Amino acid sequence: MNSPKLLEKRLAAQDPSVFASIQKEWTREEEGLELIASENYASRAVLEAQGSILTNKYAEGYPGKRYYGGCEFVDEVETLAIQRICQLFKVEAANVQPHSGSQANMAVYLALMAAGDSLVGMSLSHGGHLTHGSPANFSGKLFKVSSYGLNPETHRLDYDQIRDLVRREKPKVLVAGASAYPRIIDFETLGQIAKESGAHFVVDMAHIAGLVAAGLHPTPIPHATYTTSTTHKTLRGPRGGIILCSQERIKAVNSLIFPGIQGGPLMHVIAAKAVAFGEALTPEFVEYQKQVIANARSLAAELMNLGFKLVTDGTENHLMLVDLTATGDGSISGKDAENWLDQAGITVNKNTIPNEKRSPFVTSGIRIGVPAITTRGMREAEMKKVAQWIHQSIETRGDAEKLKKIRREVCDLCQSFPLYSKPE
Ligand code: DSN
Repeated sequence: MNSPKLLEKRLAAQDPSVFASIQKEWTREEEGLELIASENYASRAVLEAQGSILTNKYAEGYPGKRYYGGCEFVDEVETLAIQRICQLFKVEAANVQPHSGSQANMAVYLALMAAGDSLVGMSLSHGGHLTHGSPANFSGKLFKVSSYGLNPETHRLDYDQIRDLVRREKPKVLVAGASAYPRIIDFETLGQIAKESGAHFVVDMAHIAGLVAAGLHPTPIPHATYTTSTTHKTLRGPRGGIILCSQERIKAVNSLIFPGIQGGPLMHVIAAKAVAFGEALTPEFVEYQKQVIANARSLAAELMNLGFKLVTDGTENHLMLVDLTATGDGSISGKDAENWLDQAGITVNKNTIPNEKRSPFVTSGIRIGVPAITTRGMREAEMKKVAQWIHQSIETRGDAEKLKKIRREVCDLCQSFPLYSKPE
């Protein structure tokens, strides 16, 4: 394939080492099946904004109230990003400066809790996120955490169990949202559970934000004190975070993001966020999200036809979890599968499954998501092939020659769905 147009000749000449690595990553993205549920391909316009001269500008503060001169144009960009995201999620106020979802969550927690206060969140090993109270994360170190998991039989969220836990613990904050949960989350019920016990309800909708924006997953906005998200998953923007809330709540998180947690905002990233939010307001984006759901359902059905066991026997969103303990004699780990699929040009991540017996570095499952392959235009017919390749790759039990052959077929398909190499 040709060199990425985005990589100017200057970089190649000045720094061939960095250029070569980016070039190889570009080929990997173009020629492989990207099935990591939290990844996507940002548009050329988003990449262009992110690669712009706005990276040069210091703009500590907020539009109209900066600690530096020369902010009139970055003010325009940040104001646009705020207006667009508020329109997209029908919310009164937004902070678009968090460098990541973690920092968005940190600001929200610090706005609502003091160190030592009690937090209830979904356990990481059941599909939650590090920042929802994992002992390895600031959230687990700073707050007194009680975690909820999945119902041991249904492997779905158990709202009665969560209600009991919240009644017992009386936390300051109940946080909802997941990194590996294939079903709809009932934010209304969770909001009521929090309210009944006098807790604030916080939703981290990072994985499903694009589906929420398109009206294909119930919105948390009316039920949550604060809603956070990343901008690069189903939302398909640059890597970063956002916080959404009412007008009366924005002041507290604004001063926690800056000066509380961060210094200068990344204005080039905020410009790219504005571009992505503009894209998310178009009818094409809604069609894209509908196809994400259709593709996920189709891939899940094909995998189950081929004999794979999926956690909860299917999906209602963009991702699915394969439980490998039900494949063959159960000896294949998530780590094995991730490694073999990688050799076949198919990128997934190993993932814990409910009642996991292996360590998080090995696991008994893999997480599969379709947002990225849907962005490149693949539909139900391609999902059938993807399922077959996943099946064949795992059947090889690591046979390098067989995996190489699958890789060639994967590459052929990917070349019919070009990304950045597609002529404009
Ligand atoms: N690491 C992200 C994911 O893969 O879901 C969550 O932050």
